[in-house]
Amino acid sequence: SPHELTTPPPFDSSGHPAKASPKLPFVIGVSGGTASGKTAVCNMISDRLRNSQRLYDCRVVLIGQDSFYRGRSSTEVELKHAPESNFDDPDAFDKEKLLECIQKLKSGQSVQVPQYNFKKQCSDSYLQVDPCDVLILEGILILQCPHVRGLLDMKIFIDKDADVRLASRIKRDTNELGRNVTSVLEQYLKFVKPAFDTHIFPSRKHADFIIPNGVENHFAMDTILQQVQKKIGYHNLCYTLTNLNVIEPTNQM
Ligand code: UZR
Ligand code: MG
Repeated sequence: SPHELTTPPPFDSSGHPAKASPKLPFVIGVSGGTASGKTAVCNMISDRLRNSQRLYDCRVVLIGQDSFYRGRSSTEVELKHAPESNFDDPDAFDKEKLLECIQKLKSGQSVQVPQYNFKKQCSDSYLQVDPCDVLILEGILILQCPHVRGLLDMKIFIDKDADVRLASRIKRDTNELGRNVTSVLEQYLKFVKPAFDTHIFPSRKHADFIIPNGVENHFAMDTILQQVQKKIGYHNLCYTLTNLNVIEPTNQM
């Protein structure tokens, strides 16, 4: 794969140790319906890679599609009677900005990722994200856009029964966002379920792995981890040896 051909040369053309080349990430997309446990799966992959004995100093970055919500304008939020926005539609996201961020990180550049505020329903700050070994992108519609899919090296979809997801969604929105059960159910029936049926579930067929039950599925998590380690292991090892000057310059032999 092109990813395995990106090992930096250990020495520059005049025989001096090369500066550390930008890290080029292996990109994983994680999708699934609302409250399917995407974040938990991403955190587990990320923790296990960071602590991996087989990888040296593995830098993992996690970016949520939520960061690219266009959000509601402040006037929309202030107007009490403004119609509820559809946050489950592909158009709710700034797709161009998401693509730009992935492309930049894939070419070893730092990016400014917007921070979406769920209470204010708009982005209110930026976070700088620097080059990494593994980039994990998470979101309900991350496998839905063909352009985004084209940038992913591994695609994961988490399968969880809709009633279990709805139960978790009610718990989360009432506990963390201060919403009431009636409004959560209204939103679910009006936007969340139709968008799942129209956009999210159909994107499942693009996945390399469909995991029933997310993190609870130990066999699936182990398999995915093994595959990621295999894919990035060689690249990571060469990069490490280069930076430690363990690789001898060929022009001095
Ligand atoms: P996950 N969402 C909000 O409820 N409010 C916002 O301001 C922005 C997003 C919801 C969105 C979607 N839907 O179902 C969910 N609605 O966040 C996606 N309605 O987040 O994948 O973590 O469930
Ligand atoms: Mg989430």
